[in-house]
Amino acid sequence: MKKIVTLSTLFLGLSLVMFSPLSMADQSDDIVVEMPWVGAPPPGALALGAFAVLKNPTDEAIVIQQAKASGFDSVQLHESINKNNMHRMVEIKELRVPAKGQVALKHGSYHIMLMGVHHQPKPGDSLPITLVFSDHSHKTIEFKVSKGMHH
Ligand SMILES: [Cu+2]
Repeated sequence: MKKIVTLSTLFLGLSLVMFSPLSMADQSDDIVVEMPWVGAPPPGALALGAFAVLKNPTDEAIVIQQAKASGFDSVQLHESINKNNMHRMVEIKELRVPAKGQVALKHGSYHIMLMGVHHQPKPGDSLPITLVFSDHSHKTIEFKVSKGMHH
């Protein structure tokens, strides 16, 4: 009896794999990242903000669950909020780019926070940041260290 249960569990597992939408592209393939840049830090800065425009041309939301970068103590997804004229940043669990929509990572809004800088990057440096999506796919993007947004 135990064997039958095990087998049916196995078949259930297999059928779930077979009927999951494997033909769909990974979120990492679908997302379009434009103008990725990191604010060049003033001397002694402990944290840097990373910015970009994230576009989703598909019919399904794309959800970023994590950002990773080496050379920092930690990397978080942040949202700046303005409450009672107090600016503060809160960590968010995920960053959702709506279907056929876009989200701008920018000052005063959503951004990637790089905290605990090991080596201060200079303007012109390229800083790879890996985005991890809710389907576990991931994409590494080179963020250009810059003193400001240049269109
Ligand atoms: Cu922040």
